[in-house]
Amino acid sequence: MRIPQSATLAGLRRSVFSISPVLVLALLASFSVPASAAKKIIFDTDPGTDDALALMLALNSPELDVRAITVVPGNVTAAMGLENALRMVSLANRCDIPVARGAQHPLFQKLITAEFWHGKNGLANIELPPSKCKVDPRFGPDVIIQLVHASPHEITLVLVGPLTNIALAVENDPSIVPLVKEVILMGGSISGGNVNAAAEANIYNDPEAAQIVFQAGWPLTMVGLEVGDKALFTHKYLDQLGQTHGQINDFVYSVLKFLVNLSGTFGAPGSPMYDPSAVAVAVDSTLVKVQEMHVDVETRGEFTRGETVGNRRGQVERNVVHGDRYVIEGVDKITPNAKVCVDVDADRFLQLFVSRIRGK
Ligand SMILES: [Ca+2]
Repeated sequence: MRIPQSATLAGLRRSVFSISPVLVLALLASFSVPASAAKKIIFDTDPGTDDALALMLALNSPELDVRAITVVPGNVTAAMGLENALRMVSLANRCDIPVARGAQHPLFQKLITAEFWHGKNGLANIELPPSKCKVDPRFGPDVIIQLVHASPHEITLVLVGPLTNIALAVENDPSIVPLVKEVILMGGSISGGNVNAAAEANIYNDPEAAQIVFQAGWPLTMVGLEVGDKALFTHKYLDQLGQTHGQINDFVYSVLKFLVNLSGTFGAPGSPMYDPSAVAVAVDSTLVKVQEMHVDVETRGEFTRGETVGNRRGQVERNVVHGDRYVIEGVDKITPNAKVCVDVDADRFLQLFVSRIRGK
């Protein structure tokens, strides 16, 4: 159907001038940050103290439009993580966002939970009110598959837990891979681990799933320990958050107070902002410096299971059998599969975090 442009404009003028000027101003203000410009994200999480910080940053950043939250076991069990996710979206008054349960355990290994670091309820022992929001009945990986097909080339996956749900989604429907806009994950390290000498916790919790996600062939940004360990939330930032109040502000302040104090018992000046770093990169990729490389996840090493092995040189020697030995005949280029974050403007990231949470 074609409508003459002049008639449409006249109709618009009439309808605009028949409503109050205040409403017009409000409409214009809401159009200044059009919802369509916000990045559609699916947030996969094992909540988790730093997951809580990451989620609150995502929900309070106009650059992001959180379309679904999928829960994976990791820091806590699947059931506890689901409860925590529901209570947090309720606190943020965002029952409109689907929250779905996902995998109940890693693909092949036993679950390792981390109440030691996150408090016995996973949320710094802070008891949030029971959730007003209901769990989405669908399986988390199915939610991912459905949303990616519904908005092809528009969904960014922001992943801050073990990668079990994403591996299941890719295995169940590989056709989503070219339809995902971008994958930004918190996990891995190219300079030693935090659970042991080699491995970072999210990858260590499901190395086989991580290898599937890294090799899937989509644009992937790895926000690993090189970022989180440099972005320490110290008393300076905690004091800034303590000066303002609001339901979210006060909750985030309490979580961070727990984390900053916990870091203090280990002699650290602040708490590493692991999961929020992936959200921050989704908000503003100029916060980090990246280096493209091919990353594999070690799944068999005696000391290195769960290590993200990044090839910094972009090449491997070509060894060819000559009788009873191999001879190096040349060097083969390898194709990068990840942008690995190797540095961060930590102060700008932490200021961004504080500014988004203050008074909320
Ligand atoms: Ca997490």
